Amino acid sequence: MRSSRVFHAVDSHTEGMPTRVITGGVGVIPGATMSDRRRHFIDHLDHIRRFLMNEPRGHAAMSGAILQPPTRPDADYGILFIETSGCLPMCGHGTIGVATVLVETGMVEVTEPVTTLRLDTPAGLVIARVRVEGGAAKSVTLRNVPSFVLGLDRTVRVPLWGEIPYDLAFGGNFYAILPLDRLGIPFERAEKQRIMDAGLAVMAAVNAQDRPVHPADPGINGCHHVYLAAPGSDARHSRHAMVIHPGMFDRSPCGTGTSARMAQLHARGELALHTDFDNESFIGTHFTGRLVEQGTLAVPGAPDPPGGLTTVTPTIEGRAWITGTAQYHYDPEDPFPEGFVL
Ligand code: PYC
Repeated sequence: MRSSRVFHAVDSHTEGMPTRVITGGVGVIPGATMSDRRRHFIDHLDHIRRFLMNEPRGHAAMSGAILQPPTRPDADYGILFIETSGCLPMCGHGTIGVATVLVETGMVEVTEPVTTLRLDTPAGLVIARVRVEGGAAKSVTLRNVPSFVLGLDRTVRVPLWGEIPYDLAFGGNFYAILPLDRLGIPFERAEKQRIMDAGLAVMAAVNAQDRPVHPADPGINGCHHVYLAAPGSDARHSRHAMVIHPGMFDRSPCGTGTSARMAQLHARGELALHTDFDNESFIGTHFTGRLVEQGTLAVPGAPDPPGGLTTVTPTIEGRAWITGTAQYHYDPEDPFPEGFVL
């Protein structure tokens, strides 16, 4: 075996969605904040993401997280989220996977019944409370970054589908949210190709006509996720297919998507604070969400806006399991050093 570089990984899945947690081999990414490190990684190190996420080492729906020393004194670890779609500001299922790995591999001091981890992400500080029994992480409840709605009842012209209404919300990533039956497609796995094509068409139209930009961090922009709600979904229980750029479904109920969905339901007056919300994925797995606080989005350099964007802070509870450990070797003669997407 010849290799000029080795990456150490603990693989896991969160309610069906993989998180390949990279515990060694990357080194410390330059940057004063995790947001700066994300920018540096995108500009200079993205080949590492492609190496670890794309085929043949990963697959079309691969997702992962690179562990880093934190950039803030009040955090235990820094996390950089990577997946086939790019480098996310925040990832809920990935955070649940990371917290489970940190506890079950002994990378943090574990206390029972709850171990609290403070995680420095590009979107802000996220707190994970891990319920631990006999050393096993039974579930993780994360307190996500403040989430908000950028627009309700927007419309976008989608080729072949016409004028489509949607809501635009942020839960760590931007989400276009709409009912699947507005696209005339049944909520069935057998229809996955039509659902995927329609979701990607809506995503492309939103980015072309109404590209979202985070008001406090312009480095977070673009819509790479489309939440297609199944018929019968409401503010207590919502089933959905989550279409993700460049063409995969989230297998988990999507933590940042659950957060955006709750912000949307709250803005519509349908979901009160401190009320459980059951979000179900395309494969039938669940996260339980709750909105625990309301606030106003702070925009650096801007005066406190009396009529500024209202935020809601969500918690998301879900489970993850470790599936293996691995070392990924880079052989300089490998014809696919950055993998490929088929
Ligand atoms: O759980 O936040 C999430 C997520 C984002 C993309 C895939 N999963």
